[in-house]
Amino acid sequence: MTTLVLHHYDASPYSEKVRAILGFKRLDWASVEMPAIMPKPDLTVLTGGYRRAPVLQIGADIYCDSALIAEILEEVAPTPPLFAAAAAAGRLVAHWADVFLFWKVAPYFVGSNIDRIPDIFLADRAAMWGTKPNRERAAAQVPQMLSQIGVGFARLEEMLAGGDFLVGARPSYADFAVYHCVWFAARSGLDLAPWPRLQAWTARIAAFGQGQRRAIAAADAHAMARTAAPRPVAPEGAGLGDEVAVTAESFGLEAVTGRLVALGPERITLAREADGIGLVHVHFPRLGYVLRRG
Ligand SMILES: N[C@@H](CCC(=O)N[C@@H](CS)C(=O)NCC(=O)O)C(=O)O
Repeated sequence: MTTLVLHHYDASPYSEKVRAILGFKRLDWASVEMPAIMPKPDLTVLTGGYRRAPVLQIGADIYCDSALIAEILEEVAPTPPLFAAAAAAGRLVAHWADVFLFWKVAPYFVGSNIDRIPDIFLADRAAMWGTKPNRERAAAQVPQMLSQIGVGFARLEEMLAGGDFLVGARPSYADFAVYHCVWFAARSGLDLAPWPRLQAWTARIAAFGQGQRRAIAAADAHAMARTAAPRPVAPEGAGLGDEVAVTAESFGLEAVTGRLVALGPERITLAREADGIGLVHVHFPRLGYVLRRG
């Protein structure tokens, strides 16, 4: 199998989701650490602008977003499966975690650790959201965030009354998508004791580990892209060959421009020339991304 390269940083929860999946699937992977704030030139030379963590690279293919990365890891390493049982329900639970639960935990983290968070980080995240840093407002929202997290965690606690994992009898994508939010909440200082089944489940998922990780330099990852050709993709969709732009729907809105090479119901693939590297394909999920033509 071609080397799996994860561009990520240790404190990144969405990256933790993917690291835990790599552990579940017992995969070997190469780790390129990116900064937690802009600029990220070693990453954006590959993506064409996309800044968020994590990004998976396989040769000259660049996969943006943890949800797409999970699907790709399932394709390259189908066993043990992430999407075997109740896959649609699992994907919906994962989406709830990504778009609701995470966005209660992240402000909880910022607000409850506000005295330890440097100005430069707050300024980066405010710019990413098009707002202004405000330490008082961040601290004041902690009780509201806690109330929302409490309702969500109580639901998860109920789901775990039925078995060791959230959807079905075995671990699935839903477990990993929820896990990174609970991991982040616990690292932010939240005591999980009120949700004992959730606490035990968190330890169960953590026990999968991260797989076999080896650090490589960004230059080595760039060399892998330079010496590889993008993998063939089915040329489906309207307007193939058009110059298009893809942006995230909600934040981290740097546009990636390129030539549309595939537009499926769930994925978008662009071809672009990366400076000093050559042709790469940059892939996005449809869910959560906007495609603009012309
Ligand atoms: N939907 C994206 C969200 C990724 C995301 O928001 N990642 C955070 C870090 S956990 C991020 O990139 N924050 C800004 C940054 O690190 O530059 C995914 O699932 O990968």
